[in-house]
Amino acid sequence: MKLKFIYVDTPFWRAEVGRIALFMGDIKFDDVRIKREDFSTAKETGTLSDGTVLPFHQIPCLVVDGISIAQTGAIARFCGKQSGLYPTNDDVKAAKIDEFIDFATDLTVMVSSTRNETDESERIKVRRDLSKGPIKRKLSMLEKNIINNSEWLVTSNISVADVAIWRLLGWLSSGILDGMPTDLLSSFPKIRKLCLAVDKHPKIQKWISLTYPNNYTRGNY
Ligand SMILES: N[C@@H](CCC(=O)N[C@@H](CS)C(=O)NCC(=O)O)C(=O)O
Repeated sequence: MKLKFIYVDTPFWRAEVGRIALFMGDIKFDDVRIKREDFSTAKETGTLSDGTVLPFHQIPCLVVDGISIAQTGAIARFCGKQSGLYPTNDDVKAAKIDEFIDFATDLTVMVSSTRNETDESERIKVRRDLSKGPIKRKLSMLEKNIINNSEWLVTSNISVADVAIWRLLGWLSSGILDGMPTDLLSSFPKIRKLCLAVDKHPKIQKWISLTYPNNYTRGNY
């Protein structure tokens, strides 16, 4: 099977959840990091300059033997099944993993809407308010849903759910988004513990050393 993973050159969770699953499963794939200009055109046309089709004019996109697959969740499940980071014979556990992927999507949509605010002080205000209100509320729910007796969210080994939550919350707490406080996770000990566990996983560390810029702020957990 020939795999080509398409995203821009940034470790956003939507891409990392699939890329890291493949990497952890020692599955060979072509890690294609497209230029912003190529992506800008493809948003309009649905096709990259090399002819690759982006089904919904969005990234990430995974091309499997020439067939383009879109949508973060679909890609995460596919990559997770190939690599052992998503169950293939336990529908309940699979659904519980889906919950966390969809949770990551909900938070992403909430935060991404603030990118349209071009007035800097207004954007900062909106993000501060979000962090103290709706995001804090969501994080409290996540904290409640982390069960104490396991290192990982759903399965006995790391799954795509853990990878998604780690990178999502790394992004949100890293300081990269002006107005979003870097102590966002300070009152959520279980979330911080989970993020630290993912971050120190040897395969994750290997991936970071291979693909992240030096001294990249992965988050504050
Ligand atoms: N529903 C899609 C959303 C993906 C998405 O919004 N990707 C962004 C980049 S992170 C994008 O392609 N934005 C361009 C657009 O939506 O026109 C998914 O789950 O993958």
